[in-house]
Amino acid sequence: MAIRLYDLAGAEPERRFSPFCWRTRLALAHKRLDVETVPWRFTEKDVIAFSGQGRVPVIQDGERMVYDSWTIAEYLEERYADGPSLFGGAEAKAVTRFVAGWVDTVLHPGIFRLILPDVFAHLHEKDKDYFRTSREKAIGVTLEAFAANRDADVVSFRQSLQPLRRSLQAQPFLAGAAPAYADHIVFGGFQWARATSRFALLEAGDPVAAWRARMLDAYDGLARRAPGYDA
Ligand SMILES: N[C@@H](CCC(=O)N[C@@H](CS)C(=O)NCC(=O)O)C(=O)O
Repeated sequence: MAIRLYDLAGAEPERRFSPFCWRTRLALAHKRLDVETVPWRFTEKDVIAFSGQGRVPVIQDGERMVYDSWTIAEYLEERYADGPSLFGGAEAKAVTRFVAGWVDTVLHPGIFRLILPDVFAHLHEKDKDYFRTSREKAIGVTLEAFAANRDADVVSFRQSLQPLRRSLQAQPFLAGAAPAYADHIVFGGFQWARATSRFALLEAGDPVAAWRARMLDAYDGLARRAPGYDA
């Protein structure tokens, strides 16, 4: 039986834009597991109330429910130990936790500032009030004001990718010769932007852009097939 994934969607049900859900989607593909995705909107808290919290990703695997992308990755690694490893062992898992920390505290905030009004434009109508109110409360200005200097902000954003660039100059994927969960974590942020924004995060010729292209092609082009803009 396929694993069910509750997956954040925009106005069009096929437009999946959650960076955390992309981590899980790629992890499931990596483990070669069948998945049935359920498009979910921010205001459909009742649909995932069975999980006891209000965020996606949530997976249902038979009788077992798991939420939170990191916890899901740990669950998949243990439950489907026969499949390709997401982490590559205990030491690599420990380093992957650092990657998650960097993405959550540096990469995602950097991307958020560049694409926020574009994310808003792609939301389902029923989500728009909730999103604007909750995000403007968090950032203290309007969505539009937050991203108003993006042409200048993108320069420091690209600079912030230097640790990633260093690694990708030396090897094709963060995890080495082939992608693994560290790549899924970082790439989720780029899929969030690709699904919602035409704004170019990367310059052509950047090793990070070449890696992103490899990630779009990985897993039989799973990410490239998803609705988005190839800036
Ligand atoms: N730490 C969680 C974060 C999940 C998360 O923040 N998901 C967002 C979508 S990208 C969400 O469901 N937000 C609900 C809301 O803002 O109401 C994970 O790694 O899964």
